[in-house]
Amino acid sequence: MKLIFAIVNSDDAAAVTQSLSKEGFSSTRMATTGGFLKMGNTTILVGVDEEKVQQVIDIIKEESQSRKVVIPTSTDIRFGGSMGAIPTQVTVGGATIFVVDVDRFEHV
Ligand code: 2BA
Repeated sequence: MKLIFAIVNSDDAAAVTQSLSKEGFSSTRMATTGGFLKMGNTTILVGVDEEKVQQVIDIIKEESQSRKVVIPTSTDIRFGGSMGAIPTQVTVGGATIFVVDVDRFEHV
């Protein structure tokens, strides 16, 4: 068995979990926060047999959009910059996916 962690935009999370559910996959949504942007995102956990991993990844990819986010980047006066902020564009997602082995699964 494998455990899939998929970090997705919170706006896509409902569509991802609904599509997973329609195809018979159980999932759990967790509210998480990106370490870089410090913005909310959603981490979806899916436990599946190894042969179903690609199907789950395909569903997640299908429902996860990439987005451009503009963030202020502060300049540092010590390195020749002036005080203030330069807007910088960052592309976030579609989804960041990890697949890990599960040693044991109990559903009691
Ligand atoms: P954040 O950490 O908030 O990162 C949001 C986006 O900022 C990233 O999009 C990437 O485009 C950019 N970014 C992140 N770290 C950067 C850095 N050190 N320098 C420049 N740009 C940087 P994604 O790569 O699509 O990641 C979306 C979210 O997925 C991340 O939110 C984080 O929550 C998670 N994530 C991505 N890679 C990860 C990893 N290796 N381990 C754990 N979580 C990860």
